[in-house]
Amino acid sequence: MSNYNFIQLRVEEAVGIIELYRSEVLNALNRKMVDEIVEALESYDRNERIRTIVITGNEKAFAAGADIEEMANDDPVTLEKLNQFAVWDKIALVRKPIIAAVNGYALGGGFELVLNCDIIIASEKAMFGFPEVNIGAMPGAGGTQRLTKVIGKTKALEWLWLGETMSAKEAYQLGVINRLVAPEIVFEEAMKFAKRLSKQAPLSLKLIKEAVNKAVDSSLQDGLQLERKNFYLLFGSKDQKEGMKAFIEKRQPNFTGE
Ligand code: DAK
Repeated sequence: MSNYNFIQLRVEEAVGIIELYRSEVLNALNRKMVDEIVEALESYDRNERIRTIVITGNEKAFAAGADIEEMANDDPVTLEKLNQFAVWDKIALVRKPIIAAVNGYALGGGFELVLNCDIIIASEKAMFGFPEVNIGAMPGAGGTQRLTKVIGKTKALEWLWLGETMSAKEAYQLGVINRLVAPEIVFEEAMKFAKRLSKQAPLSLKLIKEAVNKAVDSSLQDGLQLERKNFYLLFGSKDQKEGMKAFIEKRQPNFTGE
């Protein structure tokens, strides 16, 4: 694949941008679109020129969920054979930082895509939520787990059970998003953040991401062990030597990713 139908890719400096591109249905995620997103993420992850990834939608929607028309008549056997979970699971394996720039709706699978990102910059007009309960379903790509890890059990149950839309302000107060900005500057702010990250030592960013994800997914002891292993590993990198040398010499470091 590389002729994409539902996303558009472009690169700005060392930032790989993925724009969701299915505006006629509020960027509803059909299966092909999820395949394309995952393929683009993996290709940016492999590309040595890319240091940070930004995913965005349009003014009205980041993504209003999985494509309801496509899945309306699915049965468990079809779903099992499609094994979509295997595709979604690949998002969490991307090692570079992923920033979501969210305007408009981020619902259901769209919110799950956002929660798979590492940094979330949202417009004051962004709207988040899991409305699956309203159509007799439930989140299928990690929403019950990831939202609960972020906001805790009682609040997660309230949002998941009521299926209401969470305003950007509520999402900010709950700690779901990093930054709340005016709609016109969401993408610009995400790019600023991405470019700052692109200047950091790439290996440090990757290993910090791995360690933080471990903290979310495992016991404190398991997480601490991984953190220590990664901490030692960085002392084998040229960027660690360069970073500390630059500090001592009172100059900006020049990181190469090695
Ligand atoms: N799917 C398909 N089409 C959608 C859609 C969606 N999720 N959301 C919007 N659209 C379409 C609408 O049908 C409409 O199409 P036309 O009628 O123009 O052909 C067009 O987008 C514009 O939408 P509206 O006319 O409804 O626009 P409004 O501004 O009036 O309303 C809305 C915006 C976001 C409130 C409304 O569109 C809405 O309620 N949309 C559905 C939101 C929703 O329920 N989302 C959750 C879907 S379930 C899995 C992975 C993930 C998932 C499941 C499994 N596996 C790995 C197995 C995820 C499931 C979901 O996300």
